[in-house]
Amino acid sequence: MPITQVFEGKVDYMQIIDKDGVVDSKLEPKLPNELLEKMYRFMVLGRIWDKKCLVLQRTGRMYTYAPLEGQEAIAVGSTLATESGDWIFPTYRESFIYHIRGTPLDMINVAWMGMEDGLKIDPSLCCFPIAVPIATQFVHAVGGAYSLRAKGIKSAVLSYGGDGSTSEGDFHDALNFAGVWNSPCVFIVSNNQWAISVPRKWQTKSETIAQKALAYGFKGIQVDGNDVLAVYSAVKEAADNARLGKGPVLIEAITYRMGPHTTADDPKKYRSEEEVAYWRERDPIKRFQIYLQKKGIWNEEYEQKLIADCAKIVEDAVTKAEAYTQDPKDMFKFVFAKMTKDTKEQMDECFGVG
Ligand SMILES: Cc1ncc(C[n+]2csc(CCOP(=O)(O)OP(=O)(O)O)c2C)c(N)n1
Ligand SMILES: [Mg+2]
Repeated sequence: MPITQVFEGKVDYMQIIDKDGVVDSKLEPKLPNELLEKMYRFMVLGRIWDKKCLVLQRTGRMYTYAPLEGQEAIAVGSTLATESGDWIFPTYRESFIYHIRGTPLDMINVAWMGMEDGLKIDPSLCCFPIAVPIATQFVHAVGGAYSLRAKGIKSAVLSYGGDGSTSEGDFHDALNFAGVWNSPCVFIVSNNQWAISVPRKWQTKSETIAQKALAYGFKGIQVDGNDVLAVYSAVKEAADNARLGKGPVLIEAITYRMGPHTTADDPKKYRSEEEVAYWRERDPIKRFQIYLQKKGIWNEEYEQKLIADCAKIVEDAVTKAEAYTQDPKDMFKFVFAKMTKDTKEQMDECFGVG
């Protein structure tokens, strides 16, 4: 019986700056210094803010928080690669994206301090609120893209999830429909090696997550997620093509969550110190700092000023957020567009009938 091969696929891996800050000049995008500085500033601000959120939670001033440390290049590189009309569907891990898009930092604190007002994102920033159920972002994004097309709007739609989210049915439903409908979607999977305490190898037998896109009929690419230039370049190309009607792309960004899954987790219970040390050497900020130093942009003085500026921005955002109040009844009032019998009963039980 003759055998004919009917499908062959490949997945590329892209890294532009290696862990030691050495740049691949063939792949290096020619970006203005202003944008490079913006990338660095947002990564540094993101890290300082993130560490502050952990401290706030540990001292009872913030509720459960999902840290960003180690994954700053994905949040920053992907967001800065978008146009203002592109839509973003983030998870809990990328809440800092709202600030990159233009939300005041204090309002993200307000959200993590348990007040829903923090997630009322200005509609002109084109960001959906955080959805905690994993992989729902992908289906929301495909639905959003469908609606944009119906309105004749040519925007790209970015959505985020982790390695763990790719085991959810929603991930596969979303990719399947995005392929069939040629949706302008950029699916970003932050493969940080762990889904809470479950290692990447237990999610899938596939060698890469990117290759799953091939089964749904579109391109999947792996990038070094700790390399902000690689993330930026891959997302920019995918988003530009999406706006031109060339369909979806899945980007698997290889990274590592340096901290706990959330403040309710203790990663020492399931991963080794050697593993964490391996990834600390691959830090996204460190390598970009070396890159900027070689370009004559970064020096010690530059760093000290930047850190002082960012620390002040973070402190001011905390002061403002802690002065913010919201009527606790709102948590019942806005679960649905109209209160249901159940939410009304729950509110009355908490606050008395009235
Ligand atoms: C549908 C759904 N199932 C389970 C959970 C509980 N949960 C929260 S985070 C998480 C792991 C997610 O891991 P991953 O997708 O790799 O993202 P990461 O947290 O590593 O960024 C799980 C199972 C959830 N939020 N949503
Ligand atoms: Mg993960």
